[in-house]
Amino acid sequence: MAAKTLRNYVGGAFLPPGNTFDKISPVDGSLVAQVAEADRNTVDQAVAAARKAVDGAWGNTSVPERVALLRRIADRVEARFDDLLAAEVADTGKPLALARELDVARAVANFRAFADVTAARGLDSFLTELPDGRRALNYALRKPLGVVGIIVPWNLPLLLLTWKLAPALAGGNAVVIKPSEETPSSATLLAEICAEAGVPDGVVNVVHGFGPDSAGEWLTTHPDLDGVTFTGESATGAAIMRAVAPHVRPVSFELGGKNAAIVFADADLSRTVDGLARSIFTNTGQVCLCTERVYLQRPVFDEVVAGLADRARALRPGRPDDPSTTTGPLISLAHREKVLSYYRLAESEGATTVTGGGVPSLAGSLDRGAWIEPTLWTGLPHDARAAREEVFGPVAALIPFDTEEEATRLANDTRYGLAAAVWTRDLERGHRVAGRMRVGMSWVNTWFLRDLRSPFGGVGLSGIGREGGEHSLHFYTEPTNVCVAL
Ligand code: NAD
Ligand code: 6OD
Repeated sequence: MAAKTLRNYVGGAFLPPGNTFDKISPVDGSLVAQVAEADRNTVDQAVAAARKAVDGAWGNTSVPERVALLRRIADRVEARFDDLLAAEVADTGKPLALARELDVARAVANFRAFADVTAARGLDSFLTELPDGRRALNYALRKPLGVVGIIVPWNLPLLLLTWKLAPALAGGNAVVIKPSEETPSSATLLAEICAEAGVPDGVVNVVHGFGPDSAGEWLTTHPDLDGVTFTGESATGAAIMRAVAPHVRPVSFELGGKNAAIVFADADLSRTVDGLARSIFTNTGQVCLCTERVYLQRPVFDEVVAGLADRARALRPGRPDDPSTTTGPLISLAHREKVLSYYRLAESEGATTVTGGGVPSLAGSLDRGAWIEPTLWTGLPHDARAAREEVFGPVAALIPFDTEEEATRLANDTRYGLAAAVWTRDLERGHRVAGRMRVGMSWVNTWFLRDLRSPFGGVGLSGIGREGGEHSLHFYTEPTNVCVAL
């Protein structure tokens, strides 16, 4: 069967493909799709279509109209759940059950959550009373930010795209989406679904391509963009900041992490090993929140290392639709080479590989996929590059500590600052240590438990700004304060 062609979606229509690039399956190296690569002119057309929409009727829609639209999109996403599931799994190779429970389910939830938050939102207003007797009413009208560029990565493609698209639409913006070149399918389908739900032409545009010297660069350097929301690597975030700087545009960045977990000796060890295994190996370690450094209080070090090693060895690679599969491949052979280079580096820096460390041998065409062994290290020095740089694979360094002060200091000694997890039965300590983590999100006795109203983001190299609930709506709207003398 001929592979499908994924096209750019601009101004409410799919454009003729022009030049294409191949999207290759990380499961077995087969061709998933040919993808139309947007040229500069296509990106210009997309920005112009978005501008026309936001300056026209769409920019003046009321909050109830937009809330109703978000609910219709959620319903359509639900109706096309299986199509989105197939698209996401084809691109990423992740197990079907994971994509069903995490990626596509969260797409529905994202639209509903931002509909709820937007519907319940009040207006900022103040009664001003000055000492000389003058009085005034102040209220802030919230207007769309305008034309927003949405650039997203490949690890949770639909989840992360809808996490930005839903609040952008809630705020009345028009968007140009640049999905990752590794995961073009679900974004293309989502454009179709938005049209089915009644999103007006030009409000949602999708351009495919790469970063530098391609759609990513042409979008972020475009002078008519009003803001960029980006999720991806910290170095890419820095490049995007440079790109928007001449036009002084706002950015919202969710970037990389080198996240720590701290396990105290009093923790419920069975629950902790479950939680840690999930936090290290979910999505083959390709979640920005994944734990790559585990600090273990010395009395429980050996027991937790053994428990995690058992969990790593029990993971079953295989085809996404095989019910016995519990772990997928990395996204690409290129990414596998990067992760393997860290496996080698860690050993050269003094680590002992407790389990894993290489490529599994798999039968048939799977040997052409980007498969990798889940891996655990002990003995990695604190200053080793493998202990400080984000690997973004199924791997963690396991490090002993003695005191709370020591664990807090080691966990915070990083240029990143995305997430942390603390495992203890002593909740007083749990609150205290979680609060001392220099991160955007700190969990106690859990990991990746999400309330979509809570602030999500990072400090340091991990990002700029917060998304989630009201925090997203702040980025996607511009207030105009009106002050009326009374
Ligand atoms: P990436 O930065 O390589 O690519 C992300 C997107 O940016 C892609 O669409 C890519 O085409 C585009 N891009 C690349 N260079 C660009 C440029 N110069 N200008 C404009 N666009 C450009 O990231 P990735 O490899 O796709 O994803 C993995 C990274 O994302 C990891 O570092 C991970 O931690 C991070 N991430 C962070 C979060 C978070 O919420 N903090 C979530 C998911 C992933
Ligand atoms: O749960 C979310 O809202 C979110 N943004 C998750 C990001 C995961 C990173 O890979």
